[in-house]
Amino acid sequence: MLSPAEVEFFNTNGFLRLEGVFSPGEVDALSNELNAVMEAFGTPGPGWQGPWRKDQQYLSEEEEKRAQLMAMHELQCFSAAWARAVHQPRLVEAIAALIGPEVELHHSTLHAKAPEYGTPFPMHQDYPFYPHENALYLDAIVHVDGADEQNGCLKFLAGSHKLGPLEHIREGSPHLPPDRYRIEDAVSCPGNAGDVVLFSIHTIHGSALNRTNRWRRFVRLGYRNPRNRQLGGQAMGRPGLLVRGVRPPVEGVALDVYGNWTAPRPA
Ligand SMILES: O=C(O)CCC(=O)C(=O)O
Repeated sequence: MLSPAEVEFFNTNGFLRLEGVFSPGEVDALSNELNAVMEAFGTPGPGWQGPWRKDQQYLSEEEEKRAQLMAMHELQCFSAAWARAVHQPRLVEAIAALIGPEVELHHSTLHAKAPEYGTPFPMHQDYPFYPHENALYLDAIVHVDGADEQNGCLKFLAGSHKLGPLEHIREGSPHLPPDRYRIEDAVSCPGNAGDVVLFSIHTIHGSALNRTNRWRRFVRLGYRNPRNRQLGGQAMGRPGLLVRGVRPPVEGVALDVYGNWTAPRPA
């Protein structure tokens, strides 16, 4: 459960760090199994593309050439430790306090920033990647590694969730104009391994380069209230696991008894 002060902090700022959600033993299992999954299935790439990569607040010319990220999705389908993690009771209860009572897992995504040139993320909202009808959608970043200024911790524009969905530049990955939404103006949110940072689908955030000699591994778990209908993007039309409560009937979210999506999908 969250304290009233934590709920107030989230409502004011659009993000909230929860310390020690995963125990040291759980973090070890998540870390070891993530390494095995990355080794077997992961391929590093250059990370997000777009004109922002030429902006010196993010990358020098040399860094732009070398920047590397390993991204993968749906880790709960690759590892038992991650399948347990998406149901972690303290995490699920905290999310329910903000968007519940029912909670549905929508997706999971690994962002592993490679050592020395781990790709930054330009300021953006997560909304354009998987737009939903309303704000009852939270992203939870599980810190598999501790994060700080050196390895590219999360950075938020405090209170920006109140702006609602914003128009993003669509060249490359969706991102906000770097001159109007500057990473320098963002609040850093460092964390330890086992911490989770929650933020709204509308909160503007980004992160800088990983300059250390170690991988910086974050896993994003996206959760929604199952009444919040998806409008497009990642995992559109795919039912998620209910991690709290029972799926309510929702017009336009039509599942048959096999759990298959039967409503017409938007183009
Ligand atoms: O992994 C990061 O540093 C940034 C994460 C992020 O922007 C996201 O998950 O939307």
